[in-house]
Amino acid sequence: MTYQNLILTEEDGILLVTINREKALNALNGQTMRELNHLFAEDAPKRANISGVIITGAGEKSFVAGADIKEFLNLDSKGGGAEMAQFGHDTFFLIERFHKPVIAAVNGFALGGGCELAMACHLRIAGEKARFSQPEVNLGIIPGYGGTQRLIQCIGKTKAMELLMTGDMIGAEEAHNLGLVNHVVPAGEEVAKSKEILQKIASKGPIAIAKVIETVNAYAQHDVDGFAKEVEAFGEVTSTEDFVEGATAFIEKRKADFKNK
Ligand code: DAK
Repeated sequence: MTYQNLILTEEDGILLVTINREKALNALNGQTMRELNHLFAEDAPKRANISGVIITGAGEKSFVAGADIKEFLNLDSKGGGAEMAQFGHDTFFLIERFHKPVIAAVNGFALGGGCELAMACHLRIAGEKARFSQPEVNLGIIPGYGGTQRLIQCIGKTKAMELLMTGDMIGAEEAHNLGLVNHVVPAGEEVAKSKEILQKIASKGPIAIAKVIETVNAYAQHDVDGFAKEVEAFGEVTSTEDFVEGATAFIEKRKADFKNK
């Protein structure tokens, strides 16, 4: 696929994905959603050399200002919305279940679908000017890309209910206090901080990292017993060469050299 709205760059084993529709504040139109779906379904899994992914928005003003409102009006009333929501869910599950860490470097507005995209990532680094909201009720709709569920997972039902019903916009510090973002950094340093964290994670056992993602995600899967998943995953990681290497390196007082085996 030729990407029209995503810019991909690989540096130091990290894939940087920039959503590039700056004139529309990087709103997620259908084409961008198809590109994100393709990226995480087909493209990123084949990039064996990357240790993680960063998603950010072009420009200084916006991460993603939501789904593209101008495209909404093309939805028919007999199911177009449900199909669009399902495709969004499928796409954001691909991100959430990606076996390598994905960080949202939130450089500005993360509204509606933008906040939902950030929440589908494993970690969120916010610039101090970042703003978050689920303002769908202003448009007479509800979040359609997982926001009603992931906002509760991130900040709890009490505050999620309020933000979802009022559509209130919150700043980076409040988002941090609520547990919506991991760190707040000076504007312009979101990607650098994300890289720093990914580099730290890259020094760990990659199979263990994949299993952390899988087992933590199991918490929110109602058809999966997370504790049983942990027992299963623990059995798998303890039979890897990387575990032998990690334990041996500890005893020999040296840095582990993991081989992803
Ligand atoms: N979609 C399309 N264009 C957008 C946009 C958006 N979400 N947000 C901004 N833009 C465009 C503006 O129309 C404007 O374009 P021009 O008029 O220059 O052509 C340009 O970006 C710059 O925006 P502003 O001139 O408005 O910039 P300001 O600094 O004055 O204001 C703002 C920034 C972020 C406060 C404002 O642009 C704003 O309120 N934007 C809309 C925020 C919003 O309500 N986003 C949508 C949330 S609802 C669904 C699945 C998912 C969803 C819905 C349904 N289904 C499955 C059916 C999700 C919905 C959402 O995300």
